[in-house]
Parts: sequence; structure tokens; C-alpha cells
Amino acid sequence: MCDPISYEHSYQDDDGVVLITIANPPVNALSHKVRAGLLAAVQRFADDDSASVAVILGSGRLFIGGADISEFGSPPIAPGLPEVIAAVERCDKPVVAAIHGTALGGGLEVALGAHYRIAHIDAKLGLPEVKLGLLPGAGGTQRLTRLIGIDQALMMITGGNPISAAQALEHSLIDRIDAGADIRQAGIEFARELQQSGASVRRSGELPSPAADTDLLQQWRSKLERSARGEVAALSALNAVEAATRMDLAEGLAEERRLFLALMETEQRAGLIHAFFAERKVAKLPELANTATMPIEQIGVIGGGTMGAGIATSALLSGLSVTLVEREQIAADKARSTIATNLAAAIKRGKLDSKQRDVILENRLSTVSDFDAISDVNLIIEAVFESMEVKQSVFGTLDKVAKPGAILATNTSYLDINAIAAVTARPEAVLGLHFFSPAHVMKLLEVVITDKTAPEVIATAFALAKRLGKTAVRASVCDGFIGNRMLSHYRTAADHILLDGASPYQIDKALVSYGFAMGPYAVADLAGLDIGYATRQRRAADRHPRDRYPLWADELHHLGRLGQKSGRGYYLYPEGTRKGVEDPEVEALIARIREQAGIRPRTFTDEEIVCRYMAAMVNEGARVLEEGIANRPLDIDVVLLYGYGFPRWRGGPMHAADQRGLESVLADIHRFAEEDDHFWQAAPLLKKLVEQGRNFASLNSA
Ligand code: T1G
Repeated sequence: MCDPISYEHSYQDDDGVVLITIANPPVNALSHKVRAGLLAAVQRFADDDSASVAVILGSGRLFIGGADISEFGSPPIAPGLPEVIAAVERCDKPVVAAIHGTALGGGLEVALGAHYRIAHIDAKLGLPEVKLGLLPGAGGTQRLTRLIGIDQALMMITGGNPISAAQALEHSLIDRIDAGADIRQAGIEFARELQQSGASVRRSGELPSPAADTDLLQQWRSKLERSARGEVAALSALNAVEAATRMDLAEGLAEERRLFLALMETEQRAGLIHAFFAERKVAKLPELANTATMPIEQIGVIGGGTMGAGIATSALLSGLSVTLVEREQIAADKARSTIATNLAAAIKRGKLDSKQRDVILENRLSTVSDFDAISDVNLIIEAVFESMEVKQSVFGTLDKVAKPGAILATNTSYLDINAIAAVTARPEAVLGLHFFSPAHVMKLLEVVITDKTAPEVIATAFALAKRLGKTAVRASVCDGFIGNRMLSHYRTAADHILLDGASPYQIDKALVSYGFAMGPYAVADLAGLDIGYATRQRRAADRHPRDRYPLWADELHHLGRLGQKSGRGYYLYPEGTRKGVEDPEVEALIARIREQAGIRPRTFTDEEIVCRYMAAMVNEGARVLEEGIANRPLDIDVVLLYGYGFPRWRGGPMHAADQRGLESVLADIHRFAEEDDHFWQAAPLLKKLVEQGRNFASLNSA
């Protein structure tokens, strides 16, 4: 690998401007080589009498994407980033940071070490470390706080979201915005201006500490404690910013480093960094490398219900044209108004403005009741009622009207897609695109491959997912694919805990404190207890005599307690509120069911509840892997993170199992099997990994 750092004079009218350029594709991450090269370049500048101003630049599409995350977890190699940035700041000649694309994490900290900052008008500047379970560890909490004040610094550091160049200028984080096409030239011109004006160095680290506004700091602390839900990084970052108000720079930097290194040792950091790389790796399917994809500019959508309209909205928001087909025109018109409502909500979320919405509805959406209208599109997504007969009849029709080579996708959430493909003459062009509701909001997309789906069809589906801004995960066909299959299993474990004595409310609370967004019974109320009931009816034929059936759930359904949609389910939802209220009537109903089943209720600790729930999830995950429904454990982690509210800072169930130790997970399953060896049967893969002393991570490079 050539030297990632170049040092050159601009040689424009011998103006003494030197350019220090970082070239470490794809994101100019501050790897060891980059840090060493940067330090050497800064020292060379300091000693270069022919140089009066230095400009630090990033080559390619951005300035610097931050510290090299792939180095975390291994022993640090000198020079550390704080040392490099101190050298930049210490320079007696002005150093300018010329920012384009993004300046994130350590990248923004390098810019904060520089004496002047110019940014391209589209640039984004941020300190996203908390999203990795860390805090800015190279001076960001000390220099940014001095430069822009406590409140704005906390906004950027504890939220982790980047700000625009315009906001950065407004808060004096940068000195100048460049609207041109060449940040390098803009950097040189700014440097020359500084040189001609005899500008001196300005060290943000030497700015006075902002006064300790205890009320403001307390407000932030209370806010972060409320939103943390178990995450520790943001509160630790607050402590580092607070230190900047009462310590000088050297002390503040030492305190920041101490807090940073403490976070580096946490499981949360490991979980969040696993999630960072996993969500990028899921789209990388080695077997599809260099596989051609079909161009998709227009799609057909069959069915205008919640899912069909959501899928159409997602496509329209991503710049595609959509032809939505319904059985009757009145239904097609209703779908159009649902889509219009979705778009109006998207305007509120700032995704587009009303003019763009009008253009979309006018020019890129047609809602019809004639299948011929989709006879020339390259891809059609079916989202009709979840019945095999209905879907097979629709696919029979699509096979006739769709042009040769067009891809036929189904949005089924569990049906056998091989059986759907079998009614067509083009099974190689059939696959599942399993969106999650609301389809124009949820990022997860299960790309479900049949036994016959052709590689270019799969590759086209992943390209479409990227275009739609979805995180796509490859799955094979089985009942429920990856996510819903695992859900039904760990949900059953929860039902067993309930039947044996725990209340649905204790179970939900235990899992929320573990980090889930919601517990299984609150989720059931959100999805609708009629969905659960229909699933149980559908599976009635496969019920095993030793299955422990949730009779109480059927009773709730028969009582019209369908969840949020009927104002009561497991919880009560007074006046349509979304926050459920516990209902003693439900506990009484469950107690009666236990008594009828001759079950003497026992108590469960929250820890035991979480342990059983996770053991069931991981065990089913291992089965999903050994059956090849998912290729890699990280695929399962991403599905649960993006589709099932799994706490991101735990990295996903398979990563969390590795953190816990597979021997312990297996031991738990064996312990539970002593009570019920029908439900608790350890997956062969789990047993094999434990025997071989391996973990799930060892399967992620598959
Ligand atoms: N380190 C190592 N690899 C990185 C990386 C990084 N910082 N950022 C991206 N990559 C890899 C990524 O895995 C992918 O690899 C490829 O680059 C392209 O990324 C001391 C402690 C910059 C906005 O958190 O947000 O600084 O999959 O697909 O969509 O205080 O990447 O191709 O093999 O995401 O154009 C703080 C993380 C670090 C920013 C570009 N920085 N990166 O998005 O490309 S901690 C971050 C991003 C820190 C200091 C602390 C995005 C991006 P592969 P990509 P993109």
C-alpha cells in the first residue's frame, strides 16, 4: 500500500501553501499508517521554511470518516490520534482543514486541532462515537465545547448526528463555506488569504473553558438518563463535556481519555461495532460478486392494502415510478389516497416537500385495475391477502402478462415461495421481498431465495434494496424465513413462562430493561391479537400433543381484545393512547387458565425470564443457520436489530450469545429441558460449536 499521506507545495505564485492530503480509501479512516504519516507531515511543515500555511485535505469523496474502527479491540499502536492532533494544534504556522463530504469522529477532531476550517456547502460534520458505544476520544469533547459552547457540543456529541456546513458556520465551528466544485482549490485560496492577512494561529484548545452552567448540565443529564435505556456512552460523554467546564485542556484531555478507554472495554462498544460492520456485510454475498443486475426504474405493485401502499410509497420516495394494480378501480383509488397520506407524513418527517409530492402523484404513480398496465416493467411485487390460493392465482396471471425476464416478487411473510413459483413458467425469476410494516419506514427487507431463483435476480433484488435505502438480508424459504420463524419460537418461550406463573407485564418489563424497545405482549397488542390468532389457526394441523397451547390468547381474541386497534388486548389503551395500562382482568383470566390446566404458578426473576427468552432465540437461530435459512450469524443479528426491536448495543442475539459464552447458553437449554424436553432441544450446531470451543463469530466469514 502506497503512503496514505502526501505533502506537496501548491506552487501557485510560490505562496508557501502546502497541501497535506489523506488518501486511505474508502473513507480515509485514521488508521495507524495514516496517523503516523500525518504526524510526520505536520512535523515536516513545521520545519519547512518555505511553507507558511498548511491545508489538510481528504482525497476521494470525503474528508475523514473517523478513527479506523476495525482497529478497535486490538492493542493501540503509537502515535495515537491525540498526539497527532496536538502536533497540528501546536504548529506555529496556520493549519487549515478543508472539508468536503463528511468529517466524522476523529476526522472532525483533526479539523478541531487545525486553526481554521473551511467546508464545502454539502459537507456534514459530526461526532458519531456514541453510536459505537464510545465518546470522542481525541479532544472532541474539550475543543468542541470550548469552540461552540456546552449546549451545541452536547447536541452533537450525545446525539451523534452530523450537522450541515451551514449549521457549523452558524455555530462558529467552521470559518467559511465553499460552494465551488473544488475543495482543494478553495482550501488553497483560503490559506493564501490567511497568509496575506498575516493571520496567526488560533488554537481552539486554548479558548477559555465555558462557564459551568449547572442547570443546563442537569437538564441534559436528566434527559439522557430518561432516553438511555441501558446505554452508557452518552452519559459518559456528558461527563467529559462537563469536565471541559472545570478543567484546563491538559486535565480535560486526560479525563476524556480515561472515560474513552473505559468505554472501549464495554460489551456495548463491542455490540455496537459488531452492528456497524454487520449491517454493511449483510449486503455482501460473495456468490454474487460481479453478477449483472437488471435496471429498475419502474415497478409494478399488486394489491393496495397497507403493505402494497407502503411498498409503493417506499419506491416513490426513492425516485422510482410505480404502477399499482388492484382488482377494482375503487380499491385502486383507495390505495392512491393511502399513498398520498404516507407521502404527507413523509413531508412532516422532512423527506420531501409538497411540490415534490405533487410531482410524484402526478407523474410517477398510476393506480389501475388492469394487469396489462404492468406488462412492460422489469419487476413486480405482489402484496395481496396472505393466502396460498390467492397468491398462486395472482402469480398465474402475472406469469401471463409480465414480459419475458421480468422479476416476480412476493411480499409474503411466511408462505412457501417455492410453491408460489411453481405455478409460473419462470420459477428462476421468482423470489420473496419481505418488507416490514410500515414498508416505507422500516429499513429491514428479507430477500427470500427459492430453490430456483437465478443469481442475477437475487443481485437485482439487492440492488433495488440499496436504491430503496433498505438493509437487505438474504434468507431461504421456510415457514417465517429468518425473523418470523425465530419470533414464533422465542415468543413461545415467553408464553411458557407466562403459563408457569409470570405475568405478561413482568415479562415485558424484564425484556424492556434488557434493552428491547417493547416486550412481546405489548408487541402483540401493536400487531393485533387477531394476527396471532390467525397464525395459531393456520398452524393447528401441525400442533404436537406436547405443545403448550396459549389458551388465554384465544380467549382474549374471543373477547374482542385485539390490542391497540380495539383499545384493549393484554393492556388497556384508554382513549386510543399507545402506552398500555396493565389490566388485572387479564391476569385473572390467565390465572383461571392455569388453574384449569392444573398448573401451580411459580415466580420468575427478571433475569430468568431474559435467560429463557434469549436461549430460545439463540437456539432457533442456530437451527436457522444449520438449515441454511440464514448464511451467517450476522445476517440473523441484522434481522433482529432492524425488524424485531433487539437492542442495538447488544449487537444482536448471536453476538450477545457469544458475549455470554455458548457453553452457558447450552447449559441453560439443558437445564430448561429437565422441565420440558419437548420445547427445549439444543440445536446440533450449538452443541457442535461448544464441543469445538468455537463461537458464532467464527461462522461470520462464511
Ligand atoms: N473505520 C473503518 N472502516 C470504516 C469506517 C471507519 N471509521 N467508516 C466506514 N468504514 C468502511 C465500511 O465498513 C465499509 O467497508 C466502507 O468503509 C464504506 O463505508 C477517536 C473513536 C463515513 C458516512 O462512526 O458513518 O473516530 O463494507 O458503506 O455509506 O474520537 O461509513 O466496504 O468493507 O458506510 O458512503 C467515528 C463511520 C469512528 C463513521 C460513509 N466515525 N462511518 O458512508 O460508506 S470512532 C464513524 C460512516 C472515532 C475518535 C473516535 C460511513 C460514512 P466495506 P459505508 P458510506
